[in-house]
Amino acid sequence: MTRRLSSARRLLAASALAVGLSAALPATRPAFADAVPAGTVVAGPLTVVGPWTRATAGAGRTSAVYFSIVNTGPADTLLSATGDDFAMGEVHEHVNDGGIMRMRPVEGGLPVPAGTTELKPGGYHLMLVGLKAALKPGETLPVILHFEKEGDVPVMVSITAMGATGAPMVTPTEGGKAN
Ligand SMILES: [Cu+2]
Repeated sequence: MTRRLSSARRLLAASALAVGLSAALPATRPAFADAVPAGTVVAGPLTVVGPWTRATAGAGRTSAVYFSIVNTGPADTLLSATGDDFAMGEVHEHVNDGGIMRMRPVEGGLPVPAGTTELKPGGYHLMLVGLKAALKPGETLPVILHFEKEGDVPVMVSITAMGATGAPMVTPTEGGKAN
């Protein structure tokens, strides 16, 4: 698993990045030929695209992490996440409870079928519980995603300012710097 991931990282660092990603990602995102959301990682058939979260104001809080997963292989499941900087990470969904949007854990994890699965504000998200320190904008947070089939996939989550709607974009030549 580690070897596959590190070879994927070398691939990401190479100048061929734009070509490889545009082949793996839907044609509806032509911007990927020029720039890639920071933190995008390839692990086996899975591409975790642009993991991001918002800055927080203090410790002992929660934060929602968003990203897309492009799966070119068999169906997988995102089970949970771990990291040194928070107590636990679980997949949540938003449900409409009598007109009030509430979130709750997704029992059995998030299905990741072939194609694109989106975790985004108002929908599925990865909830980090028990943050040990405030998340500062411009920094990154190491998170290990746990997939049922692909296993552990480490990602660096971009911490954005309040009100941001996605990960910062990086051009392939700047990829090393941004990560
Ligand atoms: Cu949540």
